[in-house]
Amino acid sequence: MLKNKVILTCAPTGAETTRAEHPGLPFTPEEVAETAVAAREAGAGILHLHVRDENGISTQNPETFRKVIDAVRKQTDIVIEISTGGAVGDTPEDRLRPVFEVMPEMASLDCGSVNFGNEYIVNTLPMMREFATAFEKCHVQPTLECFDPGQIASSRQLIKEGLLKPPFFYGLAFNIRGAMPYSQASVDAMLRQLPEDADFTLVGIGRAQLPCQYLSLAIGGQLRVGFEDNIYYHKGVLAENNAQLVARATRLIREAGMEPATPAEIREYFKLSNY
Ligand code: KMH
Ligand code: ZN
Repeated sequence: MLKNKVILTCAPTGAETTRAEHPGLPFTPEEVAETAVAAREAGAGILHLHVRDENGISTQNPETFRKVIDAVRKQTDIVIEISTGGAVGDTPEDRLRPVFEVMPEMASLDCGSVNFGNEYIVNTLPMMREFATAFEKCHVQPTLECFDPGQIASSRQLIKEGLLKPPFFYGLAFNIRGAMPYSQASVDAMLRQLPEDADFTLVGIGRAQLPCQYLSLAIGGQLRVGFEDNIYYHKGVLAENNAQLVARATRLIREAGMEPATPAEIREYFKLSNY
């Protein structure tokens, strides 16, 4: 754990959020780059990246990732974590391709199958093994995304098999419709299962986003905000943009007597090698 520092991730786009829900949703390379710069200036150290095609539809096309990453890289040093969760219904092959072809610094590794709104996502143990093996081969640091406590057990199975190695960085998601609701009891249920010395971010969806930030700060966790998870600043009031959510998270971190970790500090901590 970084001393007196908090890793603040911005997830600006996601796969499911639409322009109908928030007209300012960034998805062209220029828009994502501009968002990344503003998020970095506001305190974010990691950009959790999903990409969209020209019609705004989620894609795992490595070429699209490359275009967006190139645009971001020209303007800011923020750590880039790509999604290998992709969108509901994406095949495992498509989800994994950008890891091989783009070789990002970090990527999400989803740790189990679960209901996701009216749909469901599939992450079997053999799939997770394949993903973990690819990550290691490409020197990609995983963020282990878990949507219920049983998924932490799945991650531990891979740790036992030597397919995941420290440092362990978990993204624990709460309030995805059909999955784990947010409550202090459900957070506890997740935390109790974590490996010793694991770092974790409480990822609050929708109205759970702000409580997750307060709770995470109180218990030594990291923070994540952004339109992938939540588009509101207050109940019923849309956030102006992603940076506004990042700026509030930074204020909370500072009120708690800490500082947001810089990209350089995050690279050093995780020993990231694909910058
Ligand atoms: N869009 C969801 C189906 C991740 O980035 O790894 C999966 C997701 C998690 O967003
Ligand atoms: Zn994601």
